Amino acid sequence: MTRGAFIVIEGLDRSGKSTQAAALLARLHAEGIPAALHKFPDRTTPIGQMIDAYLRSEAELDDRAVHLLFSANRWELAAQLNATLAAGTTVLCDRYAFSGAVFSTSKGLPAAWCRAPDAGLPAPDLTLFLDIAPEHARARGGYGAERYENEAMQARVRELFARMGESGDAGMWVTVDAGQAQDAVARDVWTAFEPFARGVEGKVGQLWP
Ligand code: FDM
Ligand code: MG
Repeated sequence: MTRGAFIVIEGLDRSGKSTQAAALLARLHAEGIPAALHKFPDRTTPIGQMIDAYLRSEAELDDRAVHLLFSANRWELAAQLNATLAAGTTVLCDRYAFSGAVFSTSKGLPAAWCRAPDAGLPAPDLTLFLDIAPEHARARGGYGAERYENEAMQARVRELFARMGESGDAGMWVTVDAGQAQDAVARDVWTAFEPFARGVEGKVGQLWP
């Protein structure tokens, strides 16, 4: 039975993730491929509202506590995500467990501890890492005022994303040069996605592979 493909888009702040995710979704719809887009953190749920308050520095939370909230924010959508894929709809996620692992690890939490709460979540068929140098990302219009939006943190995160991709723990991982013009990035994203355009055979995998 053919199911929808599960595609994750990861990258630094200002790497163009949300723009590219929206462009890919529009192209999928234009090609008649059923597709849905999710964003993590999903700030609309009660858990997401706690995360949002933390990110906007309206609330203080222990590093481990907020890490678990980010993971719980994925788990609360996991059953729906699996059902959507099973129904034949391709799912795009703007950030996922890889952001969860690398952002918290870059704060100094042990890597193995950071990965544990996400074990068993649906695993993407493909992760697109939109890679951009932090100084280039900042030049695009500057970071906002949220937590983590500073060059030192973004540089550590970029390094950890690169290692995540090389480790094999992330499954199929394609690095896209996000420093290019928007159209060129979209072209590279489509090239990587195309093998999944007709859906995927077999069950959804589980983190961590
Ligand atoms: N972030 C995101 C985490 O620290 N852990 C996670 O699990 C996820 C999904 O939250 F700085 C961080 C990454 C980013 C911040 O994300 C908010 P958006 O994409 O900028 O809303
Ligand atoms: Mg942000």
